[in-house]
Order: sequence, then structure tokens, then C-alpha cells
Amino acid sequence: MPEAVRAYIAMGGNQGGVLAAFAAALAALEQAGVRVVGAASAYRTVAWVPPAAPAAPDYWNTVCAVETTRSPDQLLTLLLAIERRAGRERRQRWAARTLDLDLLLYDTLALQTPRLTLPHRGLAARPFVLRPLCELAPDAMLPDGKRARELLGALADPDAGILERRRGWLSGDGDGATAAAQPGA
Ligand code: A4P
Ligand code: MG
Repeated sequence: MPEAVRAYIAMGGNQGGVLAAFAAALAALEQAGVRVVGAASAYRTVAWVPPAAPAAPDYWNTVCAVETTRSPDQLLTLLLAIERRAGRERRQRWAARTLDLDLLLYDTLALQTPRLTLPHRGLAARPFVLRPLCELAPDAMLPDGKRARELLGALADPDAGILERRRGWLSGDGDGATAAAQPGA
């Protein structure tokens, strides 16, 4: 039996019932044998779009921590399947989406294949990823030994584009946005 590895998954969406889609995604991970060990608050964020692209609706973003015996590639395959089940259509890049699941970190692995880049290429620059990651695991380590909180601290404005923080979105208790927020617990 391979040893379980800690990984962090970013969740985002700006179409439909996104928080319900997040909760369903965590349940689907558990059902597939991936242990969800924590989830950050949900953050409502201004859509980041490249300069020439049209404006987009606000996003909800969060990050969850998992423990899994799957390989990075197997975990990505599961994430893509969960996205599909949530009704995600890949029409064009930057299009509004019901659910985007990105693998941020897989232990301290650095990887670059046609299908998967680790750490996720957007990790270091995005407050909507680093804010929830640092709430959950400020000491999460990157392949180069840097900690998540150092990346957040290096941003010119760590709260850029963050409009609202919603604790307890998963448990419904109003203040459950900690490592204790475990689906199925
Ligand atoms: N891929 C490679 N590495 C990874 C990884 N670490 N995790 C490949 C997940 N996927 C990875 O992704 C395209 C392909 O990337 C996957 O099939 C996988 O093989 P995708 O999800 O189909 O494409 P996408 O999400 O439309 O493009 P991309 O480049 O992932 O978009 P981004 O950069 O994630 O941007 N604004 C706010 N406020 N919040 C957001 O969450 N998200 C986006 C999407 C734009 N603006 C946003 C947000
Ligand atoms: Mg994606």
C-alpha cells in the first residue's frame, strides 16, 4: 500500500451554485477514496481576466487539503472527471465556469508534463489562491523550500481583488472555515 501524500487543490467557479459545487466536489473526492482533511473559507473575488478579454462575473474561490495514495496524474484525472460531472464545459479559455479544480501542490513535487505542471503555474501570483491556501496551511512547502506564506507576503497587495470571505460555507455553522471543516465528519 503506497503511503498517503498531502496535496492542495484550488477550487473556483463563477457560474451557477458554486458553493454547492464545491461541497459536491469534496464529497466526490471522499467517495473516490481521497481523504479531505481541510477546507479554507470561500472567498468572493473579482474575476481575473487577461487585458484583452471581456469582463467576467465574480468568482468564488477556496482551497482544500487532501491525503491520497493516487499519483499526481491519477489525481488530476479524478479532478477533471469531477469538473465534468459539475457541468463544466470547456468552450474557450477564460469562459465562465461552474467548477475549476486545479492541483496546486502535491507534496513537494516539481513536475512538468504536457498534462500537468506542479506547482500550479498560477500559484505564486494569485491572491485568490494564496489567501485561502495560507488560511489553511501557511507552512505548506514548495519544491524550492519556500512556504506558502512567503509567496503571499511577496505579493504587492495580498488582498487584491478579494471582496468577501465566507467562513463555514461547508458546515453551515458560520465559523467552521478551518481544518476542522471535514465533509463526512
Ligand atoms: N494542467 C496542467 N497543470 C495543471 C494543474 N496543476 N492542475 C492542465 C490542473 N490542471 C493542470 O486546464 C487546462 C489543462 O491544464 C488541464 O486539462 C490540465 O491538463 P483547464 O481547467 O481546462 O483550463 P482553464 O481553467 O480554462 O485554463 P487555466 O489556464 O487553468 O485557467 P486559469 O489560469 O486557472 O484561470 N479569477 C478569479 N478571481 N478566480 C479564479 O478562480 N480562474 C480563472 C481560470 C481565470 N480568472 C479567475 C479564476
Ligand atoms: Mg483548471
